[in-house]
Amino acid sequence: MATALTFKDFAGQKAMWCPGCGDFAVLRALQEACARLALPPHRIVLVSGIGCSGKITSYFSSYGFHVHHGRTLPIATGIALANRDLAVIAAGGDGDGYGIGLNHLIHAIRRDVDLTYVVMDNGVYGNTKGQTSPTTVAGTITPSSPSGAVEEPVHPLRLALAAGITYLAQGVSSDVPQLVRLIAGGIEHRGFALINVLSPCPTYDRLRTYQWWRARLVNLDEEPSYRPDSRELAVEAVSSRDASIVGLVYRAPGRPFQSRLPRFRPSPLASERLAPDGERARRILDARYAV
Ligand SMILES: Cc1ncc(C[n+]2csc(CCOP(=O)(O)OP(=O)(O)O)c2C)c(N)n1
Repeated sequence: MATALTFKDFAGQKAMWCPGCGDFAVLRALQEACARLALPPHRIVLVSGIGCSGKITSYFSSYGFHVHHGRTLPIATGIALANRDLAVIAAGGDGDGYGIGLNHLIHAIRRDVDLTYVVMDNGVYGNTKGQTSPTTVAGTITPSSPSGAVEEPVHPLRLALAAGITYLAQGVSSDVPQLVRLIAGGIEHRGFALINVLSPCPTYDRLRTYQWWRARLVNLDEEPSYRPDSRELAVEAVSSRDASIVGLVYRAPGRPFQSRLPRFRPSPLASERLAPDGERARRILDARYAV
């Protein structure tokens, strides 16, 4: 009989993030979620972008693809289309997903591509030494905003809901059990799932520490009157309470892109006999090169 998986089955290289980095909790939660779903490493592809957060593909044991900055979602979409047998998980930072890669996010949401996207939202460009990112709060002093950031931040939850997302959640690195539930729910969801994780950067963000979040966060999962299947309640929650909510914000039946494509092949392309037979190939080549 097969033994149950544990987070240790997904251990990759030793993680080299700064001490106290919130991304450690995301890595652990992802490992626990996959173990809980009994998803073996060979059935998972983790696609990550560039940044501190993007190193997660080296620290997690599965198939992995560390792609160009901001391009996690196009690559993850391609993998999901080519092989329906794989669980596709994309991961990266707020700069990667809400800055350079933001257009891809909107299109992946409107297509409802069947994959899970985990954003490690630390509110700075950690890897390049703490410059402002799309989710930096206005007024914050960083190396690229010495007099305080002048732009209003992107609001990922509002944006995702407006684009038509079918699974939306927010977690925080100080609550791994909740993160495990939210990530596992996203992987199980048939459609596009975004889990935004408030992941403190102790090196470059001295404001939004674990304590700072703890004093502000409201847990929707513990509010008896909150129903994540209600779009009205979700719109109200992300508009009025904004970034201070954690929990499952919204879930609706997915309409996975894969199953709406008329000629989509249900089995992996790799197991299809796609090569034309020799005679047909010769006819094609003869026609192509005939003068
Ligand atoms: C096309 C491109 N532009 C810029 C960079 C430089 N760069 C590397 S990481 C990064 C920002 C990373 O920030 P974020 O995505 O928030 O991840 P974090 O490091 O905070 O986890 C940038 C701008 C790059 N590698 N490629």
